Amino acid sequence: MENMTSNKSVLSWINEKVELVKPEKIVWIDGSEEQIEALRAEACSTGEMIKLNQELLPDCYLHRTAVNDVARVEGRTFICAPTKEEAGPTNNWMDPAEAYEMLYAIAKDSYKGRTMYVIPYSMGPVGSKFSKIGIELTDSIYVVLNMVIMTRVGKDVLEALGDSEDWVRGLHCKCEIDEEKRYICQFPQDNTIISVNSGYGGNVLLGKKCFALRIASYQGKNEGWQAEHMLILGLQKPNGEIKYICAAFPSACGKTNLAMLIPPEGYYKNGYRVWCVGDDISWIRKGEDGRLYAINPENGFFGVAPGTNEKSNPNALASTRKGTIFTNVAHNLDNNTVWWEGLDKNPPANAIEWKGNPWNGQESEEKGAHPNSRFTAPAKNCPCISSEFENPNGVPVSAIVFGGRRAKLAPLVYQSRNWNHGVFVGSIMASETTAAASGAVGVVRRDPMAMLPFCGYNMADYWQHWIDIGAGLDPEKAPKIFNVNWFRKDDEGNFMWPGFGDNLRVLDWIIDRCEGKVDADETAIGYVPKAEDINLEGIEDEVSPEQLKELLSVDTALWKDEVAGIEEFYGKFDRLPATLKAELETLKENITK
Ligand code: GTP
Ligand code: SPV
Ligand code: MN
Repeated sequence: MENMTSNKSVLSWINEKVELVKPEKIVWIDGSEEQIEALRAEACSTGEMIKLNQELLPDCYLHRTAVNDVARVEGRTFICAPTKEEAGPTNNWMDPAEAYEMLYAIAKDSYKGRTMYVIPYSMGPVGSKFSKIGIELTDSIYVVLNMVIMTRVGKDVLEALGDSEDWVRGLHCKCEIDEEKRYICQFPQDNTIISVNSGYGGNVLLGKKCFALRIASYQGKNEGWQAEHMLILGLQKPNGEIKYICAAFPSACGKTNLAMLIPPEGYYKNGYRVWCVGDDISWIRKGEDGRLYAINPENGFFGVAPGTNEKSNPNALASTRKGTIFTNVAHNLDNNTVWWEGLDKNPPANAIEWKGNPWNGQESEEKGAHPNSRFTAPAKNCPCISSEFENPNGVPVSAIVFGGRRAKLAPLVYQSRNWNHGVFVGSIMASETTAAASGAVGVVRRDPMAMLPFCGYNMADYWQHWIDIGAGLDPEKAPKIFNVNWFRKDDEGNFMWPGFGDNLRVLDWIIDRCEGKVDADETAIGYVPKAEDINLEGIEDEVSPEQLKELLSVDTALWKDEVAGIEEFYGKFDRLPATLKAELETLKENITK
């Protein structure tokens, strides 16, 4: 096949990798419908994908990964910076020379008898000043078809690149899907990513976490912008004005759900709407008017399937009704569709579960879908996709929201006193772990800015970068910073807040705060709403005034324990910014007052 570019840096890098992995042939992905259709057919002929009911789910496919390959592997993810100090205490580090040697030994000859697909892709609208280009080499059609949905792929990307050397090199080799030899390595100084022995999501769709967060966070530090694990939504008020919010929650903590929520009935009637710009990643930079602007560098959603239903997230469900790839969900053989826990109350009786075994929907021990099963859906399918989705200049950010899963402690919502206090609030985030990464689920861990697994350099320097960004903003124009917790539980273990669409009630308060329209109570941790300012109309049965008070309460005894935990965490960082140390001292004083 003919080369699709004459860019020397691209061609010489590909040649090097061809020598290494020895493919039987090379296919350049041009993004054309014919090519995509041919690849789908090929994947179906080998069993790599299953074509679903084309009447009910046009252009939809099912894929099952290896049973040992169902989530990101944080323990096997490395930042290969020149020194360990540059990767920092929260990242796994490997010496770059040693890493290349080890990875090349694993990758050597691994494409023998196989095809190398060359995927030129753009993160962000092609040609936008926010956007960055990558090239991923892969031996997986599944990866190609996912990248085609998740990013902008094809010839125009190479045209936009021209003969520039500024692009991210990505090599993915499935190899034997051997867990013991699985490595996800980022080389931020080389703009390079190498991923071996996996075929799953965030491990192999290199544009996503590896590039758009780990490599991009490092680029952003050097170039004066930010790459964040944040959704972007536009909240339309009854007067038609739209305010944009970026929100960072750890994996499987509600970004996709919040990004496309449907307002509660009363709000909807009054004209409230939510428009989705992005559900996972934000690239943020200062605009000419001095405000921060955000784009979503992705082109699709790689969303958690379980729990997605007509009630919890109808917009996500609608997004998956065409052109979607489902990974590790149950296959309903009666009508050749898909099912997952929480889709409805009728599990299929004649099905194949995610591992590929027959399943009758009744065996409560066995699940139909893996808890981290996913859909890969084109963003343009989303009924509430924002009209600004393709805007090359991004959207102006009014509020930044941090949040996590905390059964106790964190109130429903609170606002930081100012930017630096907001950076502190983000830096002390903690959340219960989920199925999105391999390992124990439900353990509280520190996850600053929801970036613990995704920051491509020393977390202390990343915090300093946040502080520097704030210092460059007029406080009047800087986004206000908040923290939310949809996951507070009562003593019986029930969620105290209905969540999902009802989270709009909290977003509404947040925007009112940004506009100086509503008062708040100053507490030890920041500004908390006055109970009467959270509208409970329509959910009085679910949340009593006492419960709301409880949800908004700041328990100083619990916060004292928390401070001890923060101190211990901060103790890991030799380069902790003095500003954050001072904020911690203030919090300590506030809660012992
Ligand atoms: P990643 O794609 O892994 O980054 O996850 P995400 O942050 O986009 O999470 P997502 O919106 O997919 O939600 C993950 C899980 O949290 C799903 O099982 C949801 O049902 C659940 N969830 C989302 N929002 C809420 C909420 O407001 N309340 C409660 N109780 N659960 C929620
Ligand atoms: C996450 O885990 O935060 C995801 C899914 O968005 S993955 O792409 O696998 O990282
Ligand atoms: Mn994510």
